[in-house]
Amino acid sequence: MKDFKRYMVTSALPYANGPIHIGHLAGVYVPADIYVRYLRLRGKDVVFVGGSDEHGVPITITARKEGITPQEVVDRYHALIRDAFERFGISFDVYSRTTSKIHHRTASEFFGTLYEKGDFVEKETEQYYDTEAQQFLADRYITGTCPHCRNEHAYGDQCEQCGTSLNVTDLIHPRSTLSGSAPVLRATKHWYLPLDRYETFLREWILEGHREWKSNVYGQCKSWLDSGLQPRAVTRDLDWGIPVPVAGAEGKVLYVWFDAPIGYISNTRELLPDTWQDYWKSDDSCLVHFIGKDNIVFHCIIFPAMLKAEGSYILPHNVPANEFLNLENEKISTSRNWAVWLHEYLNDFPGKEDVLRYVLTANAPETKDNNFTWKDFQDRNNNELVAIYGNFVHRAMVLAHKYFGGTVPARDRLTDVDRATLSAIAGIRKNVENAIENCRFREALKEAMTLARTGNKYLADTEPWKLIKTDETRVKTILNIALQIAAGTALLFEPFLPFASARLRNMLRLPAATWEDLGGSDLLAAGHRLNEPELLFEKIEDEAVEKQLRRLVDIKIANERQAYKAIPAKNDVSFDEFSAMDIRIGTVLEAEKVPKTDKLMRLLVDTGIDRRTIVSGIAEHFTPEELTGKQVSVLVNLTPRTLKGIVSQGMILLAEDAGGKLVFVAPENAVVNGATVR
Ligand code: B3M
Ligand code: ZN
Repeated sequence: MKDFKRYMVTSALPYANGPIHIGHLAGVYVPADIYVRYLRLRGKDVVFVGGSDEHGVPITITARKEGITPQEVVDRYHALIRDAFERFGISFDVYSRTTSKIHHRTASEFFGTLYEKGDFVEKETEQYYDTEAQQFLADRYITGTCPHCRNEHAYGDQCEQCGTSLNVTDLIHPRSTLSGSAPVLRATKHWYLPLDRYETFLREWILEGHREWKSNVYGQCKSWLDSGLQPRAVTRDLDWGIPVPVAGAEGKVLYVWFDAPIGYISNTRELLPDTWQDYWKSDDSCLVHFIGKDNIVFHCIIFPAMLKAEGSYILPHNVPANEFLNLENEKISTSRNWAVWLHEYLNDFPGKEDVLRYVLTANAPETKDNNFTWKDFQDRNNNELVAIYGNFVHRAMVLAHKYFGGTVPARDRLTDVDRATLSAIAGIRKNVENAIENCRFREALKEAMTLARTGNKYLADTEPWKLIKTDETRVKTILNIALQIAAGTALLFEPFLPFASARLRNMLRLPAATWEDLGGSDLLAAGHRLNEPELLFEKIEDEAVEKQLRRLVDIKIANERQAYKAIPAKNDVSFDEFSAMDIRIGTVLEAEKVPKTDKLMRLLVDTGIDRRTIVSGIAEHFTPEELTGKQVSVLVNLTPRTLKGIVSQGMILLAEDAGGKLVFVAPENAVVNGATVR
């Protein structure tokens, strides 16, 4: 690792528009925290900056929905997020917010500098305006019919039904969500950052200069650059945000993605009013941005272009963006509540912050999307943290107390195994360093675990509890070595499991040792007194995991209900119209798949009136065997239709849940075929 004088480490500023979940932690904050804890352990000068991103349209939408102000929204979530980070030991030097005074000033000045230098392009465009509410409308404030799937509730930027991203002018029959009226197009002026002017510089700086960046990051940058950069508007017509500091820009604010990254600078400035520039403007400082993959373009292209335009700042040295974490094989989704929320985890698993940190690091989505499952969470806790690391430390501690009154015994002659065990520390230390410095945190953790494994195996192989009756001197040597290894793990795991390491340091009475002491001379002198043993980790029982899985099932059911509520109700029918339908109970006599189709099943049904053929689209859901003999409800007076050359006389009634599962609507008890349904 090239040695820098200072390190400026940032982690994405989460939107203060909802609580945060394990995906955030795994993708951004745990890796960033491992990195800075490691740097600090190595005695580096490092500042770790975080904060809440408190501007942007979604926050104003939440506020409207709840009938509160945007400020109240961000106050609530800023506090929730900040506390969750703190409890998980994310060791920010400063965690501030983009509604702070100093940020407004910093971002405003930044814009002003670029404006003065003539770095922006002014453009007038037509944008939707709500004449009743008397304001311009952000895309999210406009709904209308999707031109692709005819969904009548598509948003101006995206149709949630078919997933297509839209231009607001694509919407058919656009409506303002503020007043319900049809918006009109009206001219408005905005300031654009001409990214095209920075293309040559960016190509060279990234594509030539940073080939070492993670391949997912490098690849995304390359594809953006290859498709050509366009000027980007950095102002918006909105009343929530930082006012554009230019005459004639009343009612306009800075675009949230313009001000948010400047938040890193503002927050450093808040922490270090006198020396912040050393971290941001000096070539011997190393700037690293930890982010998720959806933020790559902003941190690798747009923000660097802004910094370059301003002229006095350094550019990021690395942007180790991660991919996404899934939950139980499905995409984490805030709107569908498909997530493990940090504040809920903290309630359900008090004192187990390190366990989550461990599991999220072991499964970190470093090179591809990865999956969190509660079963894996339990297994890794029980089989790795408890059975290997915890077990090893506990054995060493308990035996030292049992045989040697809680002091570190002195070593005698060493065997080859003893020497190999002791020297493992230095080798593993090197591997951990190398992995962390290259942002390969999963690998680093695995390596650290190797030391715990080594210690555990050493005790299992040497069996001091058997030797104690015959060879106390040998047992002294064994326990001395085991305790050195335990002390080594306290240091090695510190970036990953800070709470467990603090407890272990306390147990070993090892307050001062630093990373540099690892693998050199002994960490614990003979005769050193130890504190009482305590368990580092506890088993997680099946019930705890089952409870979480039940919660997820409940969420699925709630989401399905929600999906049904969203199906528009049909128009009323008269009693006569209803009575016109002749629905009978019948029994399936025969069933066979219609050849050369996937979905169609040909059924022979006894309707009580007759035996008739019905073709039904259920072949992917049932086998012919499952169907034969079943009582079903049949709409018998549906006009016959020909499907694949077969005349279908009627329709079988089925219920379909949101997951697409089909269930027959059948009588509760058997009734005679031909019975009417009314
Ligand atoms: N708030 C987006 C996000 O949370 C955005 C990050 C800003 S980092 C300067 O994914
Ligand atoms: Zn659509």
